[in-house]
Amino acid sequence: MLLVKRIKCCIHVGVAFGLLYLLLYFLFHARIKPVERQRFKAKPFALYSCPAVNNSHAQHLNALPQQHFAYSTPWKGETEARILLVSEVDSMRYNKVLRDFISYLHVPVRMETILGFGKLSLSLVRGRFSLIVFENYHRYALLNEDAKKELHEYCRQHKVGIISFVNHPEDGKTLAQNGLKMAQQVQATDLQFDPDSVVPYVGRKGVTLPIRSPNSFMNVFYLNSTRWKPILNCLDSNKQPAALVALDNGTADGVEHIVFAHKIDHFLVKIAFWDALLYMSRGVSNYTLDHYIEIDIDDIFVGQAGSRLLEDDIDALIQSQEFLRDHIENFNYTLGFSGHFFQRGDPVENRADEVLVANAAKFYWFPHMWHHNHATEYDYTMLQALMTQNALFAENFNLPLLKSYAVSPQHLGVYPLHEPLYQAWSEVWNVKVTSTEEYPHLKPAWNRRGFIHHNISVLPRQTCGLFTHTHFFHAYPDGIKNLQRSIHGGDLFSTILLNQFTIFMTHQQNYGNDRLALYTFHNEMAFLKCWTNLRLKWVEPTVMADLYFEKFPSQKQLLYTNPCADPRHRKMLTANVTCSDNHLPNVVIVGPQKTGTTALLEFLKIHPNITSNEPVPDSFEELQFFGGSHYHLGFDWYADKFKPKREHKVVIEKTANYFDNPATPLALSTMLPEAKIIVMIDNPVERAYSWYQHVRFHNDPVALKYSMEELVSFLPGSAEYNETTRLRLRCLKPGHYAEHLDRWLDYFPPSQIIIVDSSSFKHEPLESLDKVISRLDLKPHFDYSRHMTYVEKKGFYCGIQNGKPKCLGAGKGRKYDDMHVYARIRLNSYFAPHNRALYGLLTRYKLDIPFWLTQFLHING
Ligand SMILES: *[C@@H]1O[C@H](CO)[C@@H](O)[C@H](O)[C@H]1NC(C)=O
Ligand SMILES: *[C@@H]1O[C@H](CO)[C@@H](O)[C@H](O)[C@H]1NC(C)=O
Ligand SMILES: *[C@@H]1O[C@H](CO)[C@@H](O)[C@H](O)[C@H]1NC(C)=O
Ligand SMILES: *[C@@H]1O[C@H](CO)[C@@H](O)[C@H](O)[C@H]1NC(C)=O
Ligand SMILES: *[C@@H]1O[C@H](CO)[C@@H](O)[C@H](O)[C@H]1NC(C)=O
Ligand SMILES: *[C@@H]1O[C@H](CO)[C@@H](O)[C@H](O)[C@H]1NC(C)=O
Ligand SMILES: *[C@@H]1O[C@H](CO)[C@@H](O)[C@H](O)[C@H]1NC(C)=O
Ligand SMILES: *[C@@H]1O[C@H](CO)[C@@H](O)[C@H](O)[C@H]1NC(C)=O
Ligand SMILES: CC(=O)N[C@H]1CO[C@H](CO)[C@@H](O)[C@@H]1O
Repeated sequence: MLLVKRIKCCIHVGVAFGLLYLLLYFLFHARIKPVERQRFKAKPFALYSCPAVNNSHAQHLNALPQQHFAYSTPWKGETEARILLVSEVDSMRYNKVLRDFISYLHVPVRMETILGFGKLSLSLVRGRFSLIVFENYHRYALLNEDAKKELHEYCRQHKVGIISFVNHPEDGKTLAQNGLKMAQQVQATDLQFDPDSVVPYVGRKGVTLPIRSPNSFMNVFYLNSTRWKPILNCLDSNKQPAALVALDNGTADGVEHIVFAHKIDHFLVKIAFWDALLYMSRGVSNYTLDHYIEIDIDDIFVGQAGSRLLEDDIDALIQSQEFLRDHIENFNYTLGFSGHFFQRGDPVENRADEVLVANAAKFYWFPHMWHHNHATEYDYTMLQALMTQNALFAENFNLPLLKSYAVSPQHLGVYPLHEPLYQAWSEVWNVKVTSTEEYPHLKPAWNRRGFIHHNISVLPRQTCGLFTHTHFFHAYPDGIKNLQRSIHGGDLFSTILLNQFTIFMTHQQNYGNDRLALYTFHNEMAFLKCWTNLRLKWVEPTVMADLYFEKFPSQKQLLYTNPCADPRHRKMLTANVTCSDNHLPNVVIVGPQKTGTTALLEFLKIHPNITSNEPVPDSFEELQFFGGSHYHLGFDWYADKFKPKREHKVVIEKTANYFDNPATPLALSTMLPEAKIIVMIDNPVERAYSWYQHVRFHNDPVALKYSMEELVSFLPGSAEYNETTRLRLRCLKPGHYAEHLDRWLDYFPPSQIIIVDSSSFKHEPLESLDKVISRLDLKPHFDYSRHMTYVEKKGFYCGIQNGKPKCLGAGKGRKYDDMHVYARIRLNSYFAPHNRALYGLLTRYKLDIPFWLTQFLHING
């Protein structure tokens, strides 16, 4: 009750404040004379015209049918949701184009190169990849017999398909053997998706692109075997049928192949690639043809006199909305308003503003800020006042509000977070949804994501080539052809093709003057309708947010970035926050538990230029942040734990259960992408036993009841097996090193990963420390032997403090009985495949191979 009173009181104070502000502002600004500017008249334009459509080729287009997928086993089964892109080193960054494109499936993409020809060392174990894309078919063609056999074996076993791009003239021979004839630089015409192909889904069948320009040379295939079915067809200059993309459904080698003769620089090939990915990806992207689109006109009143909307423009906007409703189900433009700017134009524009509010009911409206204010410059009370001010304006003019939606001027305060903005939004407008381009970063666009904070859903926002300032037909940056390319298969087209949810940001200027916005959207919709089966829809932002997070539930959790590392975000921080005292760790020891991580950290800290965080009492001194129990406390909480001095070149965080926590690598790499990751690897057999002893010591009832040997001997299905499942998993799973390390490699390059052999560290800590120190780019001239000593009684090394040894706590280096020989045998055989996989992985990525591993494999095969 008290709280409610206080809030009400604040609102009153806020309103008074705001009104005063308005009065002063008005007095001051009313005297400024509008600047005369040249206006450009509305430019009539022709709409994109679709070539004749043959409706007898209409596709069945309900939700993507399960049988559409080449391999209908669910992704989450035996293979991991991860795509392998075998890329070239010197391909003029074509691999980046492909990677960006594939990334829209929202699963990790691992880029690998095959250096040299003939050999394959991709560690194709345990279904690591669900789809393989060769940037260059040549790499595939030149694999030697054994390597090809291994690859095909993997693909057959795990039902994985191969997509490849043919772009090397020498591949003709291999292709010919496989029933494909390749021809380069053919004058291709009449491109269309094959009416009988099972692959096109987004791509619309029955419409033919008649390229007749004399310079339209493309690379094509002639299909000379019933193995191959065309996906995207064309005719050559002799009217002979050819294909740009073709499918081999595995009649010959049991593996499905899709080959591309042409790069994805043509929009139809682009659609074909997206369809190929959908076809082979087993539904991972949970795809349907429903794509949701919202077009915000952020600042409907904001604009200098002379650049604002006129009465005609408002009519045109209403008509445009009608037009777009034919293409986007239930379409409504959404208009963002800052009341302060109402009627701040010249007399004609001011009349137009009146016409617009008289027609207010024809649109949806959402609040911006009273005066286009920068949220981060204000505290809660002031924000509340500014919003209340805008709310009164809306009430005055009866604007039909999308109350649940709001946008912050210049994205400020949405991300990086300005808590008062979220509070005031909830309080004044009951905002539930907003959108931004800034999370986690503006670029790359394919990685823009959503999150939920303070019960407000933040959705990603996209650009469309029209920005805050007015663009004109005659003065579009680098020419209007640029915008036209973007519409007719370029960036704007791809944005809608690849995002199932698109919120565009636009501004009023481009709906006036020569009305470039109408040209842009009308043409884009006509183009999409012609060439795709997408079902474009408009829904209220709250509905869109629900659908979005239903599709991408993992995005609900906000992943903190380091705003100080992004120049844009630095400028967007709350006014009284600076980056000057920001010292995040540059090294993280991630575990796993019971491998000596505490000792490693303590010893490293003896170095004068290494420090760590302040201890956290309630979680074994560890921060347990990324993917852990403290993550919800946010970036500031974490950053605040590090107070290094100037000489501290290395700042380390250690949390021993990061290693096997599936949520950690993504969260950690989002905030500390440059960090070095230290993984301590002990023989998993020893690690498991040590962990078992550890929980026994802490009186875990199950561990007290059963011996280690029993724990690994119970047969699945037995009552004991069930009873010990949890313990067994926690004991054994962290030792599946390859599985966990592989996940880290999805987010960190191998050059940032440091493997420390635990067992060497235990026996020869000085040597291990020297190695680590040099990997951390600290000069190794620090002599650890003068700062540490062997303590006989403990059986290990301790640091020296004030001339005396200072050892780790009693819980560390505990002694216990040796493992029973049968337990050891069982564990050895349990871990053998995991250790073999680890060896493969370490070799593949040129990481250090621990001595114990070599020994283990020597003995256990
Ligand atoms: C439409 O496609 C059908 C089936 O392929 C074909 O028989 C017919 O001739 C086509 N019609 C036109 C106008 O091209
Ligand atoms: C098609 O393949 C057959 C045998 O595989 C070959 O004899 C013939 O020349 C090929 N035709 C073309 C046009 O390449
Ligand atoms: C490949 O396609 C042919 C012809 O369409 C079909 O008979 C065969 O069953 C398909 N094979 C596979 C493995 O899908
Ligand atoms: C796919 O999306 C639907 C709703 O669009 C949702 O119910 C379902 O759980 C999603 N499936 C997966 C595997 O994400
Ligand atoms: C920064 O400003 C916010 C309000 O805008 C306030 O809550 C916070 O206490 C301020 N922080 C500091 C360090 O002054
Ligand atoms: C979010 O909503 C839930 C339930 O509607 C409520 O319990 C919770 O306190 C809200 N959280 C915030 C930060 O407002
Ligand atoms: C630690 O840093 C200081 C200041 O940069 C430097 O003078 C010193 O040599 C460094 N010490 C070691 C052991 O690297
Ligand atoms: C053990 O668990 C499995 C699956 O959870 C169950 O089917 C089985 O009946 C359980 N066995 C016993 C003996 O409790
Ligand atoms: C507020 C508003 O104008 N809503 C409209 C959104 O679009 C649908 C479908 O055209 C209309 O029925 C609504 O009236």
